[in-house]
Amino acid sequence: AVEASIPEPQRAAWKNFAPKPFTSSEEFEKDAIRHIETTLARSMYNCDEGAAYAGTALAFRDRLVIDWNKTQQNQTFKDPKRLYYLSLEFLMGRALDNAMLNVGQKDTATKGLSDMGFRMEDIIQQEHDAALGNGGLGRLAACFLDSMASLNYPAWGYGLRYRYGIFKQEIIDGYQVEVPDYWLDFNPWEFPRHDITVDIHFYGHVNRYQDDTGKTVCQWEGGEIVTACAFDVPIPGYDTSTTNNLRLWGSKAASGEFDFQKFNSGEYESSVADQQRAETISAVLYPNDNLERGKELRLKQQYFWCAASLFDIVRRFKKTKRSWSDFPNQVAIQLNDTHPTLAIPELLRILIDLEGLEWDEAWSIVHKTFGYTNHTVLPEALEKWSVPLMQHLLPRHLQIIYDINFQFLQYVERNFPKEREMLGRVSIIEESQPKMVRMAYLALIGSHKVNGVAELHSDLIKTTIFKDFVKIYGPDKFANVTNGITPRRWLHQANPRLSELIASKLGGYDYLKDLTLLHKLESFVDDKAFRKEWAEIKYANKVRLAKHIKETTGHSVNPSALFDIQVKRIHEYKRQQLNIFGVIHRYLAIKSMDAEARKQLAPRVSIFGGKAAPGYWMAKTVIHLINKVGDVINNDKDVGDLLKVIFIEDYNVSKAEIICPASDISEHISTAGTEASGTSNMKFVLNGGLIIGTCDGANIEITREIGENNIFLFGNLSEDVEDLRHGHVYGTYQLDEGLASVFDEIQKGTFGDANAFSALVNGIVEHGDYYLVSDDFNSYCKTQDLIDESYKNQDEWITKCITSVARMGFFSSDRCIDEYAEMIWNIEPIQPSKTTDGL
Ligand code: T68
Repeated sequence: AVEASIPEPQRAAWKNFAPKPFTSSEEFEKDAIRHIETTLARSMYNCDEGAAYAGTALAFRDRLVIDWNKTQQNQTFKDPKRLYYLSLEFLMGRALDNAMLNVGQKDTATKGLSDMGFRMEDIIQQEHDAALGNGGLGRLAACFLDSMASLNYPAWGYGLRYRYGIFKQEIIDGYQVEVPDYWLDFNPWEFPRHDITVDIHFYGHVNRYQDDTGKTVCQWEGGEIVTACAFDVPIPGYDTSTTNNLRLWGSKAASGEFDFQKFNSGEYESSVADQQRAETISAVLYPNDNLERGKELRLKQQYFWCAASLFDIVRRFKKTKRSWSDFPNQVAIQLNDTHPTLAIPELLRILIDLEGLEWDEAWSIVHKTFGYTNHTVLPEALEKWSVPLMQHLLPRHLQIIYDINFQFLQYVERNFPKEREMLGRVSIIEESQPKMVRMAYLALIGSHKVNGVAELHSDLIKTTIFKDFVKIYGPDKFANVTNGITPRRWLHQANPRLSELIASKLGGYDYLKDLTLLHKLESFVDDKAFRKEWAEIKYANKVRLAKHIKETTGHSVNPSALFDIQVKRIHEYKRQQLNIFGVIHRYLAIKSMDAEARKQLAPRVSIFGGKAAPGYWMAKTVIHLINKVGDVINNDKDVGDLLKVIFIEDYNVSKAEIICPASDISEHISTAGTEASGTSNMKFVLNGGLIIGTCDGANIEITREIGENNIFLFGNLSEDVEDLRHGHVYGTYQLDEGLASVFDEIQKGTFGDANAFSALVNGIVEHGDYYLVSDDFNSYCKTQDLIDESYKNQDEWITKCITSVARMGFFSSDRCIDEYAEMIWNIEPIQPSKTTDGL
């Protein structure tokens, strides 16, 4: 069935000479050195760690590609239903360590590298993070890819190949400064597919006419054309040869578009400018998380990527010569948030305008194909696009959206004749000035299932943003799939010693494939030697982080102190401000103590990390405050080791791998009802840290799993948030006393110019304290005191940690993927082929 395939008699050579797994470290060395000498044209006199990394990556890549080809052959041959995961973000981090682990030959390579004069840890660190994402949403997509491959699901990711990922963060004089992240200098993990291109149209107009049979047909004639080129990234599964594909689209000027006329007539600059305009589409990742700003280029990115992906999916489907009604039996498409929602009108356009299907048939196919995952209820994060912009850029899609809306509203009108006021509320078109397309409604209406990412969140979407839709469609359209993380990266890779200790007790590494096996750890909770080693590993991980802190900030921190960590995007709803106000409160307490009282205190290191969106001033102010508070406290002789405040620059995936194993306490303290799930909470607990958190997102399910004695919960509940906000009337309500003393200190200028922080303080004192910082402050501080007390009893503390890890099995992303596969995608794993040609 494969075109251009080698005839049977000549296949022997292919079977004999395809690269095979390394059987010794020498074989690895031979390949790595060959790559260094021939692919890179370097030698032993000119081989730095960068070159050694490249040689190692290329040697592993050779192995990976064989499995990858086989997997794709096998999937083409068996042609099962496939899942396509559409995500504008894939926050992959580094690939080499993961490739070595999943292929299962890291030890071989470690030995080989050592023979060649290098240390594996140093080599791994040479790799640039693939940072094509903002935060949780993008990292979730990366964990899902790992799980889909590990569980042998036939699944592809589709994304954009940004030339610049999320910016690098530098801290200069306490302020965040953004530096572009050009990451493609050397990327051995992507394969440009020069033969796989799609021409994508924008702008233009719609021709409407009657065909021979009298049927009205629409044809969109686009104006600008930009070419999408495929770049493929292999995604190896753990302990299986299944290697799935992540296809990223890069943009370039359409081949016919480069204007040689202009070029030759001396308009060189403008001909190059056209080229660059096309390349701009995939140039940069938008750096906002949980905020939508409605920029035209962002809409162009979304359509470019959706249209290219759907063309590719449809092309693959059409090769099998099935009838269109079979499409939903062969294809499931998951929308990672509303960013890919244009895929819905685009598939309708393909089916109706290009393939000639009737509306009803096309709609039924589309509706069965798509599933939509919601990641937020924050109003400022819900995507809306202005109708005039959509009309200009995608005139045919806007018509289709109006048609969808018309059908939908008719349905609502028929079924709820007494509730006409509902029509305006649920309409895809918001009747504002200008009119807006509500993408979440479009995604919901065009999908057969909508899911939230943790139980509370999935409940909240049904009672808030999608309330009317529950009435319209019934509750079965809505589901919950609580997020998870891959234990391969977030336990084994990030914390190899803990992983090894666990394996020694559980009799091997099977738990990395079935995380629920961790429960067996509970029977070792009183095992003295085990506990001792557990504590030693945590200490060693803290030493490793302390070393990183020393190298990057110059500060020395005591690894015996309690490490209290909050790392995530900086956002008012995540409340880093609550944390830093708590730190100031602690500082004031220390200052007021006598020497005797100070001796009783558990030393603490408060560690922060995270990026603020470049235009988000309040978030940038929080970063500034943290750094200024650090400057004062870290240099106060009265305080010494009792309290240190550290801001880790440029928090990213590879730093998270060092940070997560090193916490005693981590903070997940969003205003109740605002954090859809959170996933770093899971990473920290899985690595033997305890957490302080609100009753929000997945914290609630973590509590249910590990037991409420093993978590430090505080603060108001989500059901009370609304009422509390209403009570915040300036002049009539009382600011928390402790917080007031913190604000006094800021206003005195203790942390530098108080004006710099006035917006932050006024947001709470005068402007309604939307995130309930004052309401939760006392409860937060008291809970921190409780943590101090608990930490003094190390025996109990370690018991809590071990028990928690043992009960974290639920939070594997493997469990998520099995749930999606069964409940939403209706796909089955396919076993990898054992033959060399993958058939
Ligand atoms: C996060 N969302 C949720 N959004 O905040 C978090 N948004 O609770 C959840 O655990 C995680 O998704 C996974 O479900 C985000 O990270 C974004 O990054 C984002 C990016 C662009 C536009 C809007």
